[in-house]
Amino acid sequence: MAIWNEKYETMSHDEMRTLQSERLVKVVQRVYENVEPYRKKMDEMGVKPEDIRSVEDLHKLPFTTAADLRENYPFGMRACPMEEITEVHASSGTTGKQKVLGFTNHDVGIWAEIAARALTAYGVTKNSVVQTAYGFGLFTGGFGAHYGALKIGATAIPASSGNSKRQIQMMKDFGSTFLACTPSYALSLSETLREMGYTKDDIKLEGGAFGAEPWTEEMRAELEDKLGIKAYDIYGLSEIMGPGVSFDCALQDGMHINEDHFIPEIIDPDTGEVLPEGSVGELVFTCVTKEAFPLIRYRTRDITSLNYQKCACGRTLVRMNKPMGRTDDMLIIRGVNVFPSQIEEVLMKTDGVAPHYQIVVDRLNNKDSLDVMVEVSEDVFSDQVKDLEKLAGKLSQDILSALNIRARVKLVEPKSIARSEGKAVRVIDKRKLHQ
Ligand code: DLL
Repeated sequence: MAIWNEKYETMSHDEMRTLQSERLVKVVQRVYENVEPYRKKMDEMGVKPEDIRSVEDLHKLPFTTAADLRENYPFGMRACPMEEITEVHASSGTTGKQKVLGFTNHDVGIWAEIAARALTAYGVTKNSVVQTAYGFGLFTGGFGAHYGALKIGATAIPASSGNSKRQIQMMKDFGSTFLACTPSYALSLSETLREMGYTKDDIKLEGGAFGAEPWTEEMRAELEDKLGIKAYDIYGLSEIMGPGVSFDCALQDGMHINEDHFIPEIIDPDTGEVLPEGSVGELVFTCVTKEAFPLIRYRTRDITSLNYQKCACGRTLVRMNKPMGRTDDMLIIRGVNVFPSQIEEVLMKTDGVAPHYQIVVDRLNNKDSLDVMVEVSEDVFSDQVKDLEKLAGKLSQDILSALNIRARVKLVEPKSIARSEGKAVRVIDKRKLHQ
């Protein structure tokens, strides 16, 4: 099992704490001197850079949120002169002002490094052919995977997302061995493969790096089976860097965080208090090596937990569990909290039910309603109406027993739910329209 950067990926916990502390002290000094919003926040809290001597002091620092980036749109949070910024990206949020992030050449170098660590863990070498079907543009998915592939010296195919038939054709003709795209797009590509009359034996794919949206272990099994690959999880966000903030190893048991660059914490999303090791809460990152936008205690809104146990792959980097979803994607239905990924988990346990689904939430007469539209396979769909009703009833019962919430399940024809080329839209919350 190859490791890209032994020095940093396998250093002892104590060495890592020392390195993080040294880097943290420097970055805090730098943002205090150069980023007015940070100076203001720290002054208001009565914290001076000298108060931060090690990672133990991290909790004394103010949080950064998406609102800070929006208020200081576009470049107000930068810690370096504008002429040093060589690349600009933005977060994919759909409402309000974009969250804009700049990178210096040095930052892009770190990005390539962390992406190379991830791809190496997935078995990519210079002999691999990496087809990147994440979007290229302000979204970080495309460039992140591309920089990682270049750094390793693999053959990089910057296909970008969309045009599924052409993706499959390229995969066949160029002999792609590795695919990087969202898990929902990978699923859609597996259908296109079949529709074009090919099977997984007609392509050379061995692995894939799937991320940018929450996905379940059930979906992993489905992708591995349909494409004949190992499906690896990759996590990241533009505010911190892009894909590669953390990555699966061959054991696929949690994603190793590149903690020499990004220090993670788990907090209670309501109180902001740091939670003890192993707790589930909101993930927060402090960037300690970035030049352009070194965000301090950035609240990701992703809900997960950290695992400090030793990993059999040899890496000592702390692992994060698969995020359940984002605090802002959590649905509160009749007082019960539920993440779309929990519904996915239930649906995918039943044979004949496809992982294409959409959740519609509404409020009628002051009461929340939850409808789950889910595709079934051709054979199931041609069953008698009473059998379909029975299946829908079973799924709704499964959701009730697993999540304690009542849902109306509607089985729909294959291909009736729109396919995604990037991040899938799983939820339509009509309650927002009535506000
Ligand atoms: O989605 C960066 C990325 C690109 C990651 C390609 C992985 C692969 P943003 O558009 O800023 O950046 O969205 C970041 O997406 O806070 C999570 O909520 C979600 N997310 C990213 N990766 C995963 C993952 C990119 N593996 C937001 N599992 C994050 C679950 C993920 N959610």
